[in-house]
Amino acid sequence: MASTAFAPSFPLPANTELKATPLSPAIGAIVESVDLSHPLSPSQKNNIHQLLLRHQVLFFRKQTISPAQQRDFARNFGKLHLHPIFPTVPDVPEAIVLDTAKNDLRDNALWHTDVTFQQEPPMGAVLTSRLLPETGGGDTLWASGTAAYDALSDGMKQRIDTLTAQHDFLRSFPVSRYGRTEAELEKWAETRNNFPPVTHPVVRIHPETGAKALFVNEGFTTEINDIDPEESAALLSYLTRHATRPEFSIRWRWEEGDVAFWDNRITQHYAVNDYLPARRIMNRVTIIGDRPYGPTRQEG
Ligand SMILES: O=C(O)CCC(=O)C(=O)O
Ligand SMILES: [Fe+2]
Repeated sequence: MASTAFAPSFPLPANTELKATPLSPAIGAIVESVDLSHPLSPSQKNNIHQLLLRHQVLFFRKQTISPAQQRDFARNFGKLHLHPIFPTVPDVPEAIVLDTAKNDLRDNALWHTDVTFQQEPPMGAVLTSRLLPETGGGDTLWASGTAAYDALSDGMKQRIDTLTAQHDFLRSFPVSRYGRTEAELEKWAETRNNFPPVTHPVVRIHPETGAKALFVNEGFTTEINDIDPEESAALLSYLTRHATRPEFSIRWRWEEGDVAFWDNRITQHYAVNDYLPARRIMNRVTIIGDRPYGPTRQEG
């Protein structure tokens, strides 16, 4: 596949003072020379924002940041999201705790874009590793929805450009796993009530770059609207498989001190579940996003 297929369709910053080493043409870069425990200068903030638009997921190494500093870093890029289900760090409600000793997190081992069951899914998220399995494993993969869209045939692009799809909380948060105690069940029922299935475009326009991205994910997308159910199932199966091909994705092997920051508007990710019963703990701070729209500006 020609690397030019992934050329960004927007201007790169003229003078990026932070060095970024790409991990692949489609997605991912390691950013050096920035200490995320300190407030960012306006130019660092702008650089990181531009690099995020270009590379879709950024990695910072050898950071020592507390959950509060992680929250403050994420706040540079927007208001923060409070997750309806996941437990949080005491005193830092914006930081969710993904701890395999406390929760059944097997649903993250499914390709998904975070929180697309809401009408305004997050713009992005910042993830830190707090405890890595001593067995190794526990990698995370990210895939680029823009690279996936670009690689579709013209006929397929035309077919899907105007379609919309349903996204449902229930698909990744079944009551069997998230309603096991009385308190959990109450939280789950309230969330179910607050978040009925929503509709999003199948092809999303990135609100900042204008790039088109495939915007269906196995984690939450249940069906394509207004077409025959069998056609919907076949098309969804093709599109979700295509979206996560190795050509459009990278796999990150976590080390202590790593921080990942992804653009949740045009990517999806997968947390590899290969280390249980070893324990793994991550913290995620999530940034609020806007309502997705498609090429004809149709909203869900
Ligand atoms: O644990 C991970 O590596 C990622 C989990 C996940 O899906 C998320 O933080 O949104
Ligand atoms: Fe996720």
